[in-house]
Formats: sequence, structure tokens, C-alpha cells
Amino acid sequence: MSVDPDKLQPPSRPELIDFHGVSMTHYFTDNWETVQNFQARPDDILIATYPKAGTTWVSYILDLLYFGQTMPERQTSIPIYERVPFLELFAPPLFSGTDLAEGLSTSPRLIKTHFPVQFVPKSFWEQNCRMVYVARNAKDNMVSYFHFDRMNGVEPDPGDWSNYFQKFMDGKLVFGPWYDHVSGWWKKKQTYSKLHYMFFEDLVEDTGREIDKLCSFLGLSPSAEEKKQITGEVQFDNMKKNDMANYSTIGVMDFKVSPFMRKGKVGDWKNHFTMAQSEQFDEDYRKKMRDPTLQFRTEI
Ligand code: PPS
Repeated sequence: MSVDPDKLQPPSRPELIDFHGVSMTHYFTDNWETVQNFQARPDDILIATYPKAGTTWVSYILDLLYFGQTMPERQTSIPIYERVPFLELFAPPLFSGTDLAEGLSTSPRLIKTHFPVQFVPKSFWEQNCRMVYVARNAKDNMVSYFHFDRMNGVEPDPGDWSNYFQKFMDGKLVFGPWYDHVSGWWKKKQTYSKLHYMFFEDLVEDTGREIDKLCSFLGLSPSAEEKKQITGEVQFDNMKKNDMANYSTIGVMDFKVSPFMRKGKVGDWKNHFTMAQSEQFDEDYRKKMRDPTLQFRTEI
């Protein structure tokens, strides 16, 4: 299916629905049977995140690691959302994640999902596929998601900030509660060895180090020169001005409201949370996040 994003003009923002106990919109459930029956291949790599945790960043890193040298033309001609299809996205006739993934001629295929771990199609587990999960601290994740929902016409209306703050804590955002998402994938790591769990904050702190860890997980050994080049290309300012990575070619996003590549920082939550909200959030967080082995940094 070819993508002409400018034609993707939704009639109205979708409603949030309860889908197998997780808040979703029809854009991610309408193709459920096909998604669940998707046939993964052993070398497929699934990039999984809660929305706004660094999906595009890691997708771009992986695309450069695998194809930066061999298919350099990809970098200037194919937007990241076509190189790394969003498996469950279904907005016919323009977008079908499964069609895009099936149409990929690359090996490996890089595939994106925002599913909580229990929704991942079974063939990915059966084929023992590698998976990269990226997690971001809840406060920054919430802020980023808020601005995204403001500017993206295929997301439910976010309302104002205080309203959104409550919705995040209640898990009433698309793809459900952040808390269950990051914890569910973290737990999976204990039993599924082909899962690399990484943190947005670590990537900001030392992108090169995180690329090294990714390479060792993926069994890749790029030259020092290549690694340096990739590390440079995926810096925020470079991705922000790269039309193949910054989503500027998508018609449903209004960059006048907020750009996709917004700030790319750790700690922007401090510009949004009031003191009272931060305290209320922290108290609620302690009750929900009981596993001491899963720790996030809200500043670096
Ligand atoms: S999506 O829509 O779920 O796929 O969004 P996702 O790509 O997961 O997250 C978008 C946020 O990631 C930031 N980003 C980056 N930060 C630093 N460096 C680089 N290279 C980079 N690329 C993307 C992007 O700016 C969004 O975060 P905020 O905080 O809104 O700026």
C-alpha cells in the first residue's frame, strides 16, 4: 500500500475505547485479526515503546546500523515511518502497518509497535525475534505525549494540562497505563532473553555508549568511523531538520501547535508540573511502581 500522508485527513479525533482492558482507539484495533496473525520472521526486529519514549530515535539508529552503508539512498528518500512500519496502525486506504511490513524488502525487517507486551503477535515469540524496548521516565513521557496529542489529529483530544495529568495517572491514554507498559515489558525481560531494554535518559546522556550496547545485543560490529557518523546523525538537532526522520511529511500533524521533534530533553517536566502536581504524582507513582529493580531518572 503506498502512503500519501497529505491525504490522511481524519474527519474527527477518535474516541478512547476499552480494548481487552487497555485504552485504545480504533486506529490500532480495526486490523486486530490481521495484526495478531502477522507472520514474523526470525530476523525481524521489533522496536517497542510506550508512545513518546524514543521510538523514532532508536528506529533511526537501527536503520542506520543495518542499512546506512549498504542503502544510503534510503536516508534521503524514504520517511522513517515507511522504513520502520508501525505494525498496528490501520487507517485505510492510506496506512496499514501490516501491509507496509509485509512489503518491506529489507533483511532484517525493522518493525515498530506501541503494544503492551501481552498484545504482541505470537509469531514474534515463536520466531524468537530480537526486540528492543525503550522506556522513558513517566513525567517527561507524559509531557511529550501531551504535546503530541495536541498536535496530532488522529489522537483523542487531550484537553488541558491538568486534565491530561489526571488521565495519565488513570491510564486513560492510547495504549493504556504507562505504569503497566514499562513494567510488563520489564518483567518479560526475565524470561525472554532476546529483549534489550533501554532508557531514553541513557541515550541522552551518552548516545555512543547506548549504540555500543545495541550493537552487542544485535551482534553488529560497525567501524569506529561508522559509529561516530551514526552518533552524529542521530543527534536531536540533526534529526529535527531531517525531513525523513522528523515526520514533517505527515499531514495529520500540526507542527504549528507543536513539532514532532519538540525538545528531546530530560527534565522538561519541570516546566509543566506544578509543585503540588509533582508531589501528588510521586505519591501515586510509589504505589503503582513496586518493583525496586525498575528505576527511572527524571533528571540527568
Ligand atoms: S512516537 O510518536 O511514539 O513514535 O514518538 P517517539 O519517537 O517515541 O518520541 C518522540 C520524543 O522523542 C524525542 N526525540 C529525541 N530526543 C532526543 N534526541 C533525538 N535524536 C530524538 N529523536 C526524537 C522527540 O523530541 C520527542 O520528545 P519531546 O520531549 O516531545 O521532545
